Amino acid sequence: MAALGALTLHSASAQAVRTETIASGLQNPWAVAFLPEGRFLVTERPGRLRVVDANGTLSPPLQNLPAVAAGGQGGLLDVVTDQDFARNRTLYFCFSEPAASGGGNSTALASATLSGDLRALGNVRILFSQKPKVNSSAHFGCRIVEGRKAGQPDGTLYLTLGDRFSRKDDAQKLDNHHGKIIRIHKDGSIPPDNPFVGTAGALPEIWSLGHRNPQGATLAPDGTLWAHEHGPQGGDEINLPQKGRNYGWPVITYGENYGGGKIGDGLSSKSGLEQPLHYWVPSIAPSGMAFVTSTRYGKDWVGNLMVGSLKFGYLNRIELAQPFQGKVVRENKLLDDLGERIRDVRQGPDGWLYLLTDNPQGRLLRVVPR
Ligand SMILES: [Ca+2]
Repeated sequence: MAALGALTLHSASAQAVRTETIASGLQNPWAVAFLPEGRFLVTERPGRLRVVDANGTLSPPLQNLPAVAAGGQGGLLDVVTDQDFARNRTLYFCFSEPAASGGGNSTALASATLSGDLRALGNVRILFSQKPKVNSSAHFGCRIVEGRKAGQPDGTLYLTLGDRFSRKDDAQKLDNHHGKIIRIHKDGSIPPDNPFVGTAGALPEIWSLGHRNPQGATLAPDGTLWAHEHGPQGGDEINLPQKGRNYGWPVITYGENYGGGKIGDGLSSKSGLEQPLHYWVPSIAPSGMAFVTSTRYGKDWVGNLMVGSLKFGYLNRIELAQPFQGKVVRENKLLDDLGERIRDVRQGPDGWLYLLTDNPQGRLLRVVPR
């Protein structure tokens, strides 16, 4: 009962936050990135990228975006600014890319520069296209993380890639990009220390495999890559995807088929396949992921992991063992009265947490003390 009491107390204090609406009228916004002078970049899934100024005014859609295969879960998805944006005005975005001919689509990653007047992209360059393209409107994955080593950007980008729903067995094979996390340099070239560079028949961009549909990824304060992914019915996971490791989908899972019934042999563990750090049954449908490093919410929140829930519409504040020993200590449901799906969670350069809500009249929110 002591533990239960502590949990109750913690949940009560956790409710000491509320949201402020910064902008509304965003159509299914998917990702928010941060610009100087309190401005934001926000993607809208149908294929628009907008600047939101500090008082919430939306710019017209920026010019020069590539065509996106909008529909279902696809469209314009993640965006991040380069850590040296103030100098190079570079950003990265990913989207569902239509095939040049013959139909189908896949996730692609591009770089671009933002014009000084904030109205257009320049130097748009496709750095990576997921292979092969398939006819599917689901499971694009599509979170971008800028790699760091020894506290400094190391010139790499990670991109999470879904299994496209219809191609789950591909997640175990190295000859395709379905159900993978990949790692490339910012110019699209392959880092020579990627794990499968010397493996015959393997695609050299692959960093880790056996993923289902990862819609959240970030670096921990120590530079470690963290990601979560949607399970099937049950079995959403948090993983710390390491170089060359296999995270098991669809051979092992804590979920089952939609409507019931085991997946494959119904295994949840197997030698050679990594266990998740944490999993959710039932599924929360996680999207967006950020570590709290600021002291805006008090010292108890520093080092917490924040994850959005699409399905239940709350912000999950996840307490980790300090020092971290591979364990989730406690989860806290915040803002569960919001009544909206949460698509993205980020910590801004001002130390506040920002959320996007996923609906046709979606909002950009700031999380503040009540
Ligand atoms: Ca797994």
